[in-house]
Amino acid sequence: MPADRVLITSEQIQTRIREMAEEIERDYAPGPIYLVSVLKGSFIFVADLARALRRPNIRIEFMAISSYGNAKTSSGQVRLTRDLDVNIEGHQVLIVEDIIDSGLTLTYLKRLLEQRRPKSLEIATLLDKPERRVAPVAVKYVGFQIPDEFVVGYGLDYAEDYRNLNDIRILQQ
Ligand code: PRP
Ligand code: 7HP
Repeated sequence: MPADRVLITSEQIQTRIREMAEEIERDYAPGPIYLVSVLKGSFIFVADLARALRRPNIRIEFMAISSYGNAKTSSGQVRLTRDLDVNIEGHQVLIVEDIIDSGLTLTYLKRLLEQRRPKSLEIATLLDKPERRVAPVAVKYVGFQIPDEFVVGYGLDYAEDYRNLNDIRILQQ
């Protein structure tokens, strides 16, 4: 399947990440911020966002969740495949996602992490597809709102392919 229509260039991504990082730095009290990267899709975004943030105590933690398998729509079954290995109680936690589509992944994750009593819990997503939302979820930092198209690149995959593209492209049917 070709993925040759560029929706967001790598320059646009990097500019927007710098803006998001400035906003995050303004909003957060001094002290550690735990970036919880939701694998696999957010691995490139979290690497760039973390480097755009200026404070020294940015903690980078990983969880893995999967619900798409090799399909273009959520299976509706959100599976935790890797949990955090740190205690987030009392900490400022920012979940870092590549995309919010149905909202099922983040609804599940927010509920799970809230039970661990962080001092604060917010979400930063690079992409938001609002037209697809099934489960409403409050997202504080959004990079780009995008139309209802299946996109790949910059960490996002189709059947595990395309994650290595520098830009975000629309996957043709
Ligand atoms: C993708 C993406 C988000 C989720 C968003 O993950 O990385 O985590 O889907 O979709 P939703 O809002 O409809 O739940 P996926 O399950 O494809 O796993 P991956 O990150 O390993 O590619
Ligand atoms: C998940 C996902 N993965 C890749 N591209 C998209 O457009 C997606 N929506 N939800």
